Amino acid sequence: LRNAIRGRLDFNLGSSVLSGMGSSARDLAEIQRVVMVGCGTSLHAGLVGEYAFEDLADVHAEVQQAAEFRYRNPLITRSDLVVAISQSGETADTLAAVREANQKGAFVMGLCNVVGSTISRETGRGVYLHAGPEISVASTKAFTCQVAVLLMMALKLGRGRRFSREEGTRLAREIERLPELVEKVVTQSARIADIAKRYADHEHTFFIGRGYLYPVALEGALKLKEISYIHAEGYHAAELKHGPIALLVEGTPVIALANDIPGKDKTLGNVEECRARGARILGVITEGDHEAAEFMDDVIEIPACHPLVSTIPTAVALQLLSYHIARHRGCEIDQPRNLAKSVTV
Ligand code: F1P
Repeated sequence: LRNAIRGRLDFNLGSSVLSGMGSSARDLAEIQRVVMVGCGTSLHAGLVGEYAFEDLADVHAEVQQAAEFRYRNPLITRSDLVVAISQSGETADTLAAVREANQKGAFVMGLCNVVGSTISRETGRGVYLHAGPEISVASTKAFTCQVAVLLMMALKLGRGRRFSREEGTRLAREIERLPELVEKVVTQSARIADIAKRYADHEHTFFIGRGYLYPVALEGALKLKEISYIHAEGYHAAELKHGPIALLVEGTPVIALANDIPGKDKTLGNVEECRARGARILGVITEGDHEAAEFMDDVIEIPACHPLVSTIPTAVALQLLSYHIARHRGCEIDQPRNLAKSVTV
């Protein structure tokens, strides 16, 4: 995370190999829409990016599943910024989307971790994450770095469009605090291990969140599935009652992302609905939020920070939770069954 942030908050996102956003001839001000494509964890990072681009840059943003891109007629134009997000830079569906977007003349960027990977070469411009090697199959630090870089890109695009220089500087300072914020979550590892014991013996788990935390709920569920083999679903908190609530019985784990961000009160209302059906609630809340803690059976606390920035420490808390649940279940964490590090076919 430190590497991903280092030296880039001066809004020159370029790295030594790719040419970055700033050095392109095309004027960034002309970008009408940001389209992010990716698979799995990278897709979820793009979903956080969607909020960031709209909130910080006032630019229309959307995320498309790379896997579907070539089976549709994606309406991509020269005024679109297409960001291909891929840890490995080799995922076949993401690469196919890059080729299609290139053909349509869009401004295409890669957001890759592996230097010299095919996507980084075929995009020719973009940002390397510098997240270090991802040793385990399930993507973790790539996710946090992808989100950090997307926040910085949104900040860059938003400069002059959406907010004042002072506001931009304030958010940049928050991004710089990220390593320290994440550290505060990591130091809770032993406590999270203890909590994990109470969530390890269930076959189904639900993750709920809204706003910026909705994509984090999706990612939390994916991590749990990948490494502990528990059936987990992430839902927008308000979607729960449109069907999935039928699955809640006494003791069903619900992981509620209820940090102090806009919409928290509504999420707490959804938590009440789950409790009324007997669910056991693990809340991820903002440090010191006694009101939110009252709604929960267990809590993991996240240091107070900008709502968009809080997506990263929250994701780390969920990664740790999945890790400890998987350990309790005796799973092979770094090499989960049936998964490949990069899906190249
Ligand atoms: C995408 C991805 C990962 C996942 C697994 C399979 O990879 O879905 O998110 O953890 O490793 O591939 P990438 O395009 O980000 O390399």
